[in-house]
Amino acid sequence: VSVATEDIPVRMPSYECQRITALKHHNHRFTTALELLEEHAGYQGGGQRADSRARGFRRASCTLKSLSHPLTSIEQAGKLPNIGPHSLAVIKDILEDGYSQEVQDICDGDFYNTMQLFTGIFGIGCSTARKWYEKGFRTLDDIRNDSTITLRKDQKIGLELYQDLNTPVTLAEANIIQELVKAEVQRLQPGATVVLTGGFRRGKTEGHDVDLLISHPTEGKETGLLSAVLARLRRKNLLAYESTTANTYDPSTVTKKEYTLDHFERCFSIFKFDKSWISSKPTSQSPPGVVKPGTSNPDLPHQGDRVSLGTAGGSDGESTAEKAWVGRRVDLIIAPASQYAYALVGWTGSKYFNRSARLYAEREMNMKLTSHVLYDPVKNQYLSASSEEDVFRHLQLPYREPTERNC
Ligand code: 8DG
Ligand code: MN
Ligand code: MN
Repeated sequence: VSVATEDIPVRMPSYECQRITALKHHNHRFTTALELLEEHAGYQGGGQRADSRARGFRRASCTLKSLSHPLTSIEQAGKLPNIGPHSLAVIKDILEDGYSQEVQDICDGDFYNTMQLFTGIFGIGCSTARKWYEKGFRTLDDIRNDSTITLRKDQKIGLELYQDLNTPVTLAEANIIQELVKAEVQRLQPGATVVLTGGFRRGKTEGHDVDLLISHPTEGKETGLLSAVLARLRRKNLLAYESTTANTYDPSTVTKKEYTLDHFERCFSIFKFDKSWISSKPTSQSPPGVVKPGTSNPDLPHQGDRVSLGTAGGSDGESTAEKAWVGRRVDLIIAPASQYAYALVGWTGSKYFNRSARLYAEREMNMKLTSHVLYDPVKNQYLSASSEEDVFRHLQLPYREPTERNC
């Protein structure tokens, strides 16, 4: 007897962390639309309300990602968890017409496209981007040429390296950067570990940055490591930008604070990734630094002129029209051994996986989960974990591989 998929009763737990969410799934035509609506809602002003509207679309999308077959009926969508009325209407449109007019209109609109352009600048958040949009700015040159705008150092380099930083980082590049950092770290502190986390650990082959979690099995040996590593990288002229934040972790505030951001010592940086380290295309081009006339990329932000390295820490010798390196965003995070398992879960993500695991911990387990600890306020106990499996066990969740946390 063959049973139509829509007749199979779907039993899906409502917390994303209780489910398996893989990168590849059966409902991309819905989730792409829903995540565009999420992005668009996030661009809107209005603080918490806009955020929760955005999250509504994301949660609906996550549900469809966890579904083991393509969604074929609106009736079934209605029985699934976390799909609100607006998401349901969009799903219905796509089922009936093959597309959503609402999504199409957003895609075609000035607001969405300009916000995407401006928030793509490293250091620019939604509120600045919206302010610029409302002033009538529409292009990167509008921003560059306006004398009333003063930019921070990170935002300046964000504009200079716009093209680089908006070209996805490949897994091959991420691995090279991880090896490079690992070599430096282990010279300074043998036995130290450097793990590629973030999207790449979840199986993505491209990302917006490289997230490296640095630790040492002996608690305390990670102290001082970050500044020493950065000094070495700086001396080798591998950094275009760096911004370090000291560790501000205070275990006694675990119950008080809303932990969306964590408190590890970290550096948000931009590496100079030498183009010769990788040969992505068979090259018939000039060697690095040599510019053939008429070959400049028309999409480059500073067409024709050199990238100014004044604030980027480059040497004065670099004055060729095309630099020999590509800017790559790298996050370096230092975790002490006792917090490592929690840091690994946290920095592996996804962001929405973390969010659901924290809500689950709070509401279902009456515990507080962060990237540092799991705290049981009833027993007044910090639960120690030496692996990700321990973290899931403490939460009474079935273990999920990183590739299953792609919500
Ligand atoms: P992508 O770079 O491929 O675009 O995606 P990603 O790797 O999943 O996102 P990310 O923005 O690089 O963040 C990596 C993970 O780190 C993400 O799941 C959230 C987590 N994370 C923490 N603490 C913090 C924090 O303080 N700031 C940020 N930005 N991310 C954090 O656990
Ligand atoms: Mn990342
Ligand atoms: Mn990151």
